[in-house]
Amino acid sequence: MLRPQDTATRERRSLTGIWDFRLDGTGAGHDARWFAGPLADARPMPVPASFNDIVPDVEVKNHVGDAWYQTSARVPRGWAGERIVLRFDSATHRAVVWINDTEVMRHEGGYTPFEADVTDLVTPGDEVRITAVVNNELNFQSLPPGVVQEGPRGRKQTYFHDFFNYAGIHRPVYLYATPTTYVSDITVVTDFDGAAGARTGKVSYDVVVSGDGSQDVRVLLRDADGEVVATGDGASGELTVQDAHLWAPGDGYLYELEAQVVDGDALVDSYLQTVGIRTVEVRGTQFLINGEPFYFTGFGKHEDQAVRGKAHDDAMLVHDFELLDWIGANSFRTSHYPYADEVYDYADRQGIVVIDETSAVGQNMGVMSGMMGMPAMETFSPETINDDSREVHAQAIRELIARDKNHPSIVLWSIANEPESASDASREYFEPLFALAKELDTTRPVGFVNVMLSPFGTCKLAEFSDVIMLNRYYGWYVDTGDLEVAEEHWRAELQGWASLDKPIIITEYGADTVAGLHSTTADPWTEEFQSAYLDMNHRVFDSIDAVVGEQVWNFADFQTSQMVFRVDGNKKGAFTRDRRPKAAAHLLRKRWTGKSDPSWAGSDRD
Ligand code: BDP
Repeated sequence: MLRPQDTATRERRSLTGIWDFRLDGTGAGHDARWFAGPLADARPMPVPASFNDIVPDVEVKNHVGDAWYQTSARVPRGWAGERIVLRFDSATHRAVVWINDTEVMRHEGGYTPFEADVTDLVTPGDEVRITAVVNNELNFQSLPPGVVQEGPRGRKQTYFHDFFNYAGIHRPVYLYATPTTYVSDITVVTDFDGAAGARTGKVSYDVVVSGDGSQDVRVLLRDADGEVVATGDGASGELTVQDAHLWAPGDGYLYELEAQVVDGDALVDSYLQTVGIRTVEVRGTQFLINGEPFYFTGFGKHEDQAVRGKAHDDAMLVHDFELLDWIGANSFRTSHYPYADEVYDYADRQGIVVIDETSAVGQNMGVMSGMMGMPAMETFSPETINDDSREVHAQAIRELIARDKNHPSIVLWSIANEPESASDASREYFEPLFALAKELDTTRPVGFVNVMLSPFGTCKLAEFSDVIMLNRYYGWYVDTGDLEVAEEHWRAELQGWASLDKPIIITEYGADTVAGLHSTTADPWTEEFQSAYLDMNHRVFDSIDAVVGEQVWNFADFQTSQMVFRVDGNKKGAFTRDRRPKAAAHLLRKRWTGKSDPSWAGSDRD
């Protein structure tokens, strides 16, 4: 599914703004047809935003169930004769959408887009009413999973992942127009021959055209200066780029492929697809980008901030990337769900490497159920995560790869974070999902993120993973505070993993740290401890060749559900939630950039 664009043949109208909003904990609105007229008793709600923190009311914050959103929009009168589409970049975790009185679409999954052709339901120049009911319940067949329980004060949502269950319309909503015959998909795969100076880039493209008109396709590839460097005729083919400028970590050089549908000399449709020419390969214990060994530095992140919750925000996006640059991070993981499209676009432009993850987080009853006071349960069973869940998971992988396949920044798919991975049931659940991801994208490695509860020697999924991704908390959750013992245990386990002859990325290591808390003896929760903890980890990583990356947990402090071991959220950030550096941020900056001079003494840009 291609994103809406403004091109010579296309136009979009953003519906961001303040919508009408009403909670519906009992689900009465469907039968009462709340979509069939102006939403009664509505309060204002910004879109995009999570609704939870907008209103200082625990009923809103912890709402479980349906939430209705409504707005009206005038369809531009110039769109007569065009194909008109309504698109949500996401609605968390599922939604049903109406145009006036007609249901136009339903979607499961909170982090990928969905859209409907509404041409027959709207009249250019007229106003339409758009209603969406968004539901935030998590169950064993949703991603992520959760359980809704009846409590003394109504229904309560429990879940097995460590971030707040923010919900609502988190990303932009558009009405957009395309010609009735239009480019409906593009796939680009790149390669190159030769060495620097005489490099020939190869851009294979495949353009899908939908509609009844001319199916003739022409493509033009422009370099970053706008010069046409290659052209092609036909819906698929390979373009050759002399002296190609590769996309590389730290050098987000992008070409632009214009896919045109033409009818003789007439331009029917035009869609613009950015292209970064680069290759990705796993060879032995190496992770190669453009044939060169790459070492990941950076973080697991979250889409999380005060007030907006999980909503996309360009100011925060640019600020976070500036901080990544400042600290010397070359990569991050979209823990623990697909992020907004804008994030990947910006990563492409900035040359930041991305590990792209599905929202399969918390498929592990062992990790959280004890802490949440829930009875012990099998993770994978007919009553819990089952075949239906796997179909939802498969669909999430399809939607992720369909949405993100053309981003050069993405070098690795992560199909799950910390699932239970030591049982045969887990193997049965996951084997087909690995196969699916590999079939859908033959150009990128596929992996999953392994949890401490499934240490080396017990994991039944590692054999399917092209890369070993490990989350480990030696010195924090185990050997707490005892960094000497932690170092021994950690090194011993890692040496085991290194024997598998696959690259290892440490996708999480971290210690909760309250900014401003200090001690001379580096006690847990202090800034000194976080620094000592990171140093210990780095000693371990540096002693093992198969380690090709370190991503600290987390980039910034973030909100979680209420638990006795969380203090207004998870505090493992190198930065606070409002992006102030803890001492550890300076340590990381020194390790990753070699710079220890204070950046506040003046600009340290090259
Ligand atoms: C890991 C999870 C991550 C948590 C982290 C922690 O992958 O989501 O936030 O631990 O406990 O288990 O801080």
